[in-house]
Amino acid sequence: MKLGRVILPNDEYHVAAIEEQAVRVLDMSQVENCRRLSDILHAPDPIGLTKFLIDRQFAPVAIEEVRFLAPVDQQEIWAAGVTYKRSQQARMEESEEGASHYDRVYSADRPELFFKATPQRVVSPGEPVRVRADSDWSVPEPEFAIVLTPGMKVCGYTVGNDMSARDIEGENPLYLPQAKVYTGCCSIGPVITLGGSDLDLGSVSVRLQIARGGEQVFEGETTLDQLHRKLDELAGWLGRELDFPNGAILLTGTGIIPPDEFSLENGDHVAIEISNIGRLENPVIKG
Ligand code: DO4
Ligand code: MG
Repeated sequence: MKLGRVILPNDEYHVAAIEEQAVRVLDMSQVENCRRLSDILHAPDPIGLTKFLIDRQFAPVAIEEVRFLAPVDQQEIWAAGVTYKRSQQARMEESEEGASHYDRVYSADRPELFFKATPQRVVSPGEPVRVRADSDWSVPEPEFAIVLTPGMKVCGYTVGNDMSARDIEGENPLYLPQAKVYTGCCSIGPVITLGGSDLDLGSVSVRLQIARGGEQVFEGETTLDQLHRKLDELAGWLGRELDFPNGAILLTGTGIIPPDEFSLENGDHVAIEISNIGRLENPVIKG
C-alpha cells in the first residue's frame, strides 16, 4: 500500500492512496483527529485505516494527472552517513586531511547521524534541487529513507536525495552542515510505501541516473543489503536522546557516488529509483 500527498487537476489538495495506475482520494473527515498523512502513518494499523478512508464517491484519478508533493508534513528529516563501504572510501579520498574519522565511524557502534531538513525545506518531486553557488563539486546522494513513528518504529519507506557539496565537506569535516543543509538540498518522494523494519533488504535495488542535455552522463546501482547498519539500529540511535512527537524521516546513507571528476551542473536531471518503492525525479539548478 502506498500513500501520497497530491494536487488534482482541479488544484484540490488531498491525501491519497496510490494504486498501480490510479490515485484514490482519502476522506479524512471519517475519523476524528485524522487530518494529515502522518496521522495515518502513526496509526496502529495504517493499511486498514487507509482502506477504510478511501472515498468511494470519488472516481479514481489517473496517476499522470496528479502532481505529487513531498510526502512529509510535520516530520524533521535526518540522515545517516557512511553506512556503505562506497561512501566511506569516497569520503576518505575527498578529505584534505584527517580522513580517519570516516573509517572509524563506519565500524563504530554509534552511527553518524545528522539533521538534514525541516519539512518546509523539502523539495517536492519534479521541483528543482540546488547546487550551492559556492560549490564546484556537488552530487546527489540517492538514499533509501525510512519513515518513523513518534515511537521510532519503521512504518514506511520512501526515496530521498541527500544533495551534498563534496568540496565543502572535503575541505573540513566541520563544514558538514554547510555541505549538507542549504536551500534546495533535499528531495523526498513521490510516495510512502507502508511497511516495517522486516523488509528483505537484499531484494531492494537503488539506482541513480543523471542526464545532461537529454544524454545520460552517470548511472549507478546498488542493493540495500550493502547497507552496513540495520534499520532498527539507525532508528534506535536517532531516538536515543531526542524525542520526535511528529515522527521523523531518516535517509539511510548513500551506496552510490559518481566518480571524482563528476559534478552536477545547472540543468542536469536526477532520477533515483528504488525498486517497488518509487522513482524520484528532480531537475538541478546551480546558484
Ligand atoms: O559523512 C558525511 C555524510 C555521509 C553521507 O551523507 C552518506 O554516507 O550518505
Ligand atoms: Mg548521504
